[in-house]
Amino acid sequence: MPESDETRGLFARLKKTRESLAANLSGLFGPGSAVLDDAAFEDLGDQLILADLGVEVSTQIVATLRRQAVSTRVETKEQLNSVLRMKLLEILQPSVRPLDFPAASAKPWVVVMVGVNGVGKTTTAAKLAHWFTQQDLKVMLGACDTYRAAAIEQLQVWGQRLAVPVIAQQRGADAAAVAHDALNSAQARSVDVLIIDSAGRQHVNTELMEQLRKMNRVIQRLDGSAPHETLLVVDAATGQNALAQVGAFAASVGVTGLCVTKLDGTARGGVLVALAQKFQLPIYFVGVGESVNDLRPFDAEAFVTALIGEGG
Ligand SMILES: Nc1nc2c(ncn2[C@@H]2O[C@H](COP(=O)(O)OP(=O)(O)OP(=O)(O)O)[C@@H](O)[C@H]2O)c(=O)[nH]1
Ligand SMILES: [Mg+2]
Repeated sequence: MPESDETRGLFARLKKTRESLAANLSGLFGPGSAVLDDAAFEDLGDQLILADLGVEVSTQIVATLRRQAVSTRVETKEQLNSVLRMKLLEILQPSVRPLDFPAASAKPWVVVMVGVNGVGKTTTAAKLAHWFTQQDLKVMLGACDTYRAAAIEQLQVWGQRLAVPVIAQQRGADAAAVAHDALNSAQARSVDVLIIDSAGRQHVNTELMEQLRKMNRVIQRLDGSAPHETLLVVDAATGQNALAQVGAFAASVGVTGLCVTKLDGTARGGVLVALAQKFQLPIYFVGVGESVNDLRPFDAEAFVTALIGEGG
C-alpha cells in the first residue's frame, strides 16, 4: 500500500484504470513468468494503447523495453513495472507545476475556466475557489455561462456553500458583460483571485470560441495582463478525444494549463500520459470525485503508482 494519505487517496480513486491495465499486463507473463518475446512486446503495446496512453507513447515505451531487454532481461511483472515507472515519470514530470497564487500579482489574479460541455468546468471552478480560500485568499466567482439552463444557479449554490461571492446576471446575458462586471467588482473589492466559469459546447463550436475571445478582450480592457490563467478542463473518460480538445482550445483562445477530471470513474486515466507527451502544458490539477475536496495538485509519482501499482 502506498505510504502517504495523498498517494493512498489517489491510488484508491484510480482503481479502474489500474485494474484494467494490471489485468492486461499480467496476461503478458504466463504462470511462473516468462521472457517477453516479440509477441509479448506487441501485446504490451496494444494494452498500453487500450489504457489510453496513446499510440506514440505506447510505441516509445515498447521501444525502451525492447532496448532494455537486450541488456537486462525483463522477465517478471516487477521488472516490467520498474521500466514502465521510469518511462512514465520521464514523460509526466515536465507537466508537473503547482498553480500558485503569485504573491506579486496585480489584483485580482484572473483564472478563466474553459472546456467542452459537461467536462467539469463549474465543479472545478468551485473546487479551485475552495482551494484558494483555504489559503486565506479572497476569492470571487464569475458566472459567465449564461447559455445553459441552471448554470448560473449551479455556481450560486457552490458560492453559498463555500461562502464565496458570485457575480452573475440573468440567463442569456452577454458572457463578456458578466466578465466585465465580475472583474470590475473584484477590483473594487480587492479580491485576490477571480475565477470565471464559462459555457461549454462542442469544441468545434465557433460561436463559443468567439464568445470566449470577446470575454478575453473585455477582461483585457480592464486589466491588460489578464486573464492570467486560462485553464482547460478535460474529462479523462473522453480518452484520446481530450487531445483534440486541447488542440482546438489552444489554437482558438490560448490555454495556460490543464485540469483533468473524473479520473475516479474511468479506466482511461492513461490519457494524462498522452497529454503530457503531446503538449508542453502544465497539468495543474486532477479531479477525483464530485466533492469540493476531490481536487489534487498533479503529482507524477503518486499518479504513476496509482496507474501501475507499487511494484518496481
Ligand atoms: N466523478 C467525478 N465527477 C465529476 C468530477 N468533476 C466533475 N464531475 C461531475 O461531472 C458533472 C458535470 O460537471 P460540471 O462541473 O457541471 O461540468 P461543466 O463542464 O461545467 O458542464 P457544462 O456547464 O454543462 O458545460 C457533474 O455531475 C459533476 O459533479 C470528477 O472529478 N469526478
Ligand atoms: Mg458548467
